[in-house]
Amino acid sequence: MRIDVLTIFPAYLDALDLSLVGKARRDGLLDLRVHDLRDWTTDRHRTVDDTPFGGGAGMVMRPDIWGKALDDVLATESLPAPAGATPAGGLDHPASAAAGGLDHPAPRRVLLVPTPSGDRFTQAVAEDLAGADQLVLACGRYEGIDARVAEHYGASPSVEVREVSLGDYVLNGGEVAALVVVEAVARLLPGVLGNPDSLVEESHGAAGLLEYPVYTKPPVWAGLEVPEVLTSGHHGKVARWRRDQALVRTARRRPDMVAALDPHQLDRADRVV
Ligand code: 6GU
Repeated sequence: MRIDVLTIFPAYLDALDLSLVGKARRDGLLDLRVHDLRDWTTDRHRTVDDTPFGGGAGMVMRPDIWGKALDDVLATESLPAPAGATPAGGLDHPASAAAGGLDHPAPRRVLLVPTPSGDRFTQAVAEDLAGADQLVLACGRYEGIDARVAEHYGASPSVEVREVSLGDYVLNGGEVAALVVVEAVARLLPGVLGNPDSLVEESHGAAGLLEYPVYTKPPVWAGLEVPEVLTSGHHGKVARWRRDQALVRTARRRPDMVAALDPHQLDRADRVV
């Protein structure tokens, strides 16, 4: 997958050299490119914003600068082949695909605009985005990006536009959201997680429950013992205990998730503990 991040603070994204995402990049599983939006300005001051029409506080990012930058990063050069495509004649798309040939579907490109007024970014959204060929993250600052940018690219048949929010609080710009989106999506890409089993059991997965509490050595710490069942060696009892803990925790912390549970996600032994 290719991911492009456009920002006026590229250094915010330096953390994507670290850990799993960094390794995925070095292993060639993720082609992640961070761009400085100011590279598309032409004035001496490298201006990206201006005052809002209609008045009010703050500044708005200019659509013309964003348009030039987005046109460049959305240009058809060197996308990794879409999932399922057979490599033919090199690493880039076969020309026939770019020309709309029958061999391969058009690449799926998603323009993501982080904003506190977007749709909530969830695990389901991350899973959907993990199937795209290219994600472009447009990180706004100030009062946001001129609304015509989302409208213009939303009207293009070759790009999907999604405005996404992390939650109900206000950040200073889209950079932290870009870190969140890249990490949440990258760990779902084939080969990125050392142990893909980690994807199966986790919170916000198919179980619809939060994760149960976990423990390791030492068996007593700060006067606190590890729950006895976990050292019993009884796999059935361990599994039941973990399930109970997940249910109790979810009921207490996230009653909304319990309310949304499909009855098929409950087993016969599930009960109010
Ligand atoms: Cl995606 N952006 C900003 N600026 N603030 C936010 C957010 C995004 N999600 C929650 N708050």
